Amino acid sequence: MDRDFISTARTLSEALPHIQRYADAVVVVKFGGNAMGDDEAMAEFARDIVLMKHVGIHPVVVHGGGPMINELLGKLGIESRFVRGKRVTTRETVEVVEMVLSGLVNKRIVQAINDAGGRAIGISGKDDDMMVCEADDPELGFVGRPIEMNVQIIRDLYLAGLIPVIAPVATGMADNETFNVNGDTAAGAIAGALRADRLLLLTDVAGVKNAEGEVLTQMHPDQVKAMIADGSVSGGMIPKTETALKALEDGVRAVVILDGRVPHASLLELFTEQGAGSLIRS
Ligand code: X2W
Repeated sequence: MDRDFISTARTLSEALPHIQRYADAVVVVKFGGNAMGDDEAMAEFARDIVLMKHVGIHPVVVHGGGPMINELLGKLGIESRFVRGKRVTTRETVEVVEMVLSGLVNKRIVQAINDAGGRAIGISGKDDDMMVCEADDPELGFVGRPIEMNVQIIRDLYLAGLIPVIAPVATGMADNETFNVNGDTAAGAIAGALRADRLLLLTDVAGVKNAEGEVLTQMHPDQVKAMIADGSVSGGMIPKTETALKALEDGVRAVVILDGRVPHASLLELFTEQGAGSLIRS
């Protein structure tokens, strides 16, 4: 017998305790624009999500798409500006954000999951008033901070065998108001409201690093808070770690920050002893 096949069978067998542990678990996967890559990487991500569904997990995908928004804004001659990692969003910008996130990016992911044999359904925070926001900061314009979550629609979808794919666009308290929500913020709020077992933040870095540049594989929230306070967590990692802390406070069991460009990053995290990235939990 070919040794490769024996090792594949062994890998599957070793995954059994992990598969049993995650039966009926809700796993929210944030798929950032920087982690998306080419069609092949997208297809690989989609296969991982479909595999999760088939072994009894309820995966819920929340996506970003910052680079794709920048690209279309650029074509329209609109400059992209960010303050503390969030896009300054005018009335004109928010229309482009919604077109790109709810249109192009959402449907690309839905299609990839369906092509992999899953049953994906694309929604945004607007559908069934799932995520209602208020303005986060006057300086940012139409950037939303979730204030009300109605996640029953997500449960209804996953219990019906579907895989929800969610664009971080939300409705406001006033009629006709649209908010652009940071993808990590939206994923954290959704995972918190669902009391998810895991929130996986797929990004383009290996995880949270210490001063020596080594990835910290297990962290307590207090350690993360200390690292934010002393500046060893910086830049784009700040909103991610803050999202993680908030999600844990809201009742998510554990948050993992991992490199979505690594093939099968989520499977590595969920189904192997080794895991991937930085796991944060109390
Ligand atoms: C983000 C939404 C998309 C996003 C934006 O406009 O770029 C805000 O900044 P990534 O790919 O996950 O960065 N919203 C308020 O978060 O995309």
